[in-house]
Amino acid sequence: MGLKDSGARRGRLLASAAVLGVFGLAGCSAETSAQWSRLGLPEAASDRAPVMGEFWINMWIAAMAIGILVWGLIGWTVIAYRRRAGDPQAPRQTRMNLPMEILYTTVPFLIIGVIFYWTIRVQNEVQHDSGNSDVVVDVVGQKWSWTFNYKDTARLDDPTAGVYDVGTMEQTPTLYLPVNKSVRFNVSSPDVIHSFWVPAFYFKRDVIPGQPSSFELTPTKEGTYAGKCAELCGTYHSLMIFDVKVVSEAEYEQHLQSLADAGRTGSAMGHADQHDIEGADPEHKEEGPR
Ligand SMILES: [Cu+2]
Repeated sequence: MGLKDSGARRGRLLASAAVLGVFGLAGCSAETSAQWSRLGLPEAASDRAPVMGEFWINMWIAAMAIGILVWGLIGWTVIAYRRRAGDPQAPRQTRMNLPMEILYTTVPFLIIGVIFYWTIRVQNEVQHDSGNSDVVVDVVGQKWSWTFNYKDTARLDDPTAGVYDVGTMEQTPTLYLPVNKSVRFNVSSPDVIHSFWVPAFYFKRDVIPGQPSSFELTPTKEGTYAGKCAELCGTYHSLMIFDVKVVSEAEYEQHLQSLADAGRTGSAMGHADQHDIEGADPEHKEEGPR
C-alpha cells in the first residue's frame, strides 16, 4: 500500500470515528453528559465531595498532560529521526545513556512527589473531623448486610437507648440521614473486612473487625443514593447493598420514631441480631449461608 492510500484510509477512519462520537453523544441523556463532565463521578451529595471531585479532575488533567508530552516526544522522534534512504546503519544505541537514565529516574520521582503532596492535602481535608457532630450513627457491616444504630435520639422517650435497623440479604436496609447536619459514622465489623461506601458522598471507609473507626461528613443534598460494600468480603458480597435517604430533619426524626415504635430500641451489633427482625430468614443468622 502506498503512502497516499494509507493517508486516505486514515482520513476515512477518523471521519467514521467522529460520526460515531457524535451519534454516541446525541444518544446520551443530560445526566450521562453531566457524568461525563465529572469524568465518571456521580452527582455529589456530601460536603467532602468538592475537594475530592476537584482532585479527581486535576489528576486526569495532569495524567493527560504527561501523556500528550510523552506521545508527542515519541511521535517527534519517530518522524524527525526516521531512517532515510542512504543512511548508514542504525546509530549507536548507548549514546547519551547516562543523562537519559538520570532523567528517567528523577522525572517520575518529581511527578510522584507532587501527586503525593496533593493526596495528603486532600486526604486531610476529606478526613477533617470537627469532633462535634450533630448526629451519630454506629454502622455495623456483617455477613451479608448492614446494621445502622442511630445514637442521637434526644427527641425519643428514652434518649439514651437509641434505635436500630438491621438489614438482611432479603431485605436491604435504608440509612436515613438529615440534610445539612454533620454525621459521625462509627464503623465496625463482627466478622470479616467490609467497606462502607456511598459513591455520591465521594467517601469510602474499610470496616475491619477488631479495628473500629470513625469519620464525619455532612450530606448536602436530599435524595436517595446507592450504598454498597466495596470490599470483596465473601460469597454474598454482592448482596451487601443499601439505600441512603437524605431527608429533612423532621422526616429523619419521624423515621427514628417509627423504628422506636417497631420496638427496635437499643443497639444491634450485626448478624446475631438479625433474627429479631420479622421476615428475616433464620438460616441466615450467625454465620450466614455457605
Ligand atoms: Cu461486605
